[in-house]
Amino acid sequence: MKKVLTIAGSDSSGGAGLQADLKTFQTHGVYGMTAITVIVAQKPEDWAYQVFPIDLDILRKQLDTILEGIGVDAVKTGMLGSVELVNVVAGYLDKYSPKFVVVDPVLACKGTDQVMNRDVANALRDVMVERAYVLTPNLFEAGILSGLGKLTNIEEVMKAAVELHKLGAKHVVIKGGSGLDTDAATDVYYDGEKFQIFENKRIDNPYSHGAGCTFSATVAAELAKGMSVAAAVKKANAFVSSAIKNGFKLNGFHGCLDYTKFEQ
Ligand code: PXL
Repeated sequence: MKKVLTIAGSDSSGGAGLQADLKTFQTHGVYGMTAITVIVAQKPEDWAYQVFPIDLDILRKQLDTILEGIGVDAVKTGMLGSVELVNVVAGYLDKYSPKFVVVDPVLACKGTDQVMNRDVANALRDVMVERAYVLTPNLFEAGILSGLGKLTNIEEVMKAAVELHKLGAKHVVIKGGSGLDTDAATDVYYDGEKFQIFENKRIDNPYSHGAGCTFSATVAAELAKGMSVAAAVKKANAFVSSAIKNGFKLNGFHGCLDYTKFEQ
């Protein structure tokens, strides 16, 4: 059994963050472990996000348990929440050098771009990008981290991928999703030499909370099992499309993915 660690936030609503990661790991047949960085709660009356960072020493204790006490085949990082949390995570990655590190540079929750913290964004760019075996930003994150701003077409996305590779990520996958000016859900993969573009039918289901986390968790799980990055990205593109197609309403504010109906 391959073992995969997610260092991520807890989404109390169950759709994103480490909850999405664990469900994804289970679906892909790997053993999931978690180190919690922040706890996210949503206000029932208006679904406003509240983010509570974990004490640094509690993060260290979790990482000791897993990295020192067990060992991992791959690591995924998600929402890191503060510059201090980013630095703790970077220190552990340097000490234990896991073979596969998938960095999902989460800057904000869907629909809450305005609460993005500039210092955390800079720390992700300066500290985490170079530690990524695979970096998996969405369009918004790729625009901020590359300095190119809003990305709307494939050419701009390809430019951003080159910039992020220059910053030190070995493989860059920009999750275009349905945000580009094409008819497809498109992910762009750059390995430093060539591009590969993965497309899937665009699905207009608003119930897609956690899609980004699910994508990156799929890549981490498949790398742990021995897949190439390109094959893992192709699988993640297909898996997320299927999960969005089957997405369902959770309450009056949002809805989540369904992983259970995926057919290879
Ligand atoms: O989807 C980004 C994300 C990541 N991590 C946590 C979240 C969210 C969005 O809600 O809550 C913990």
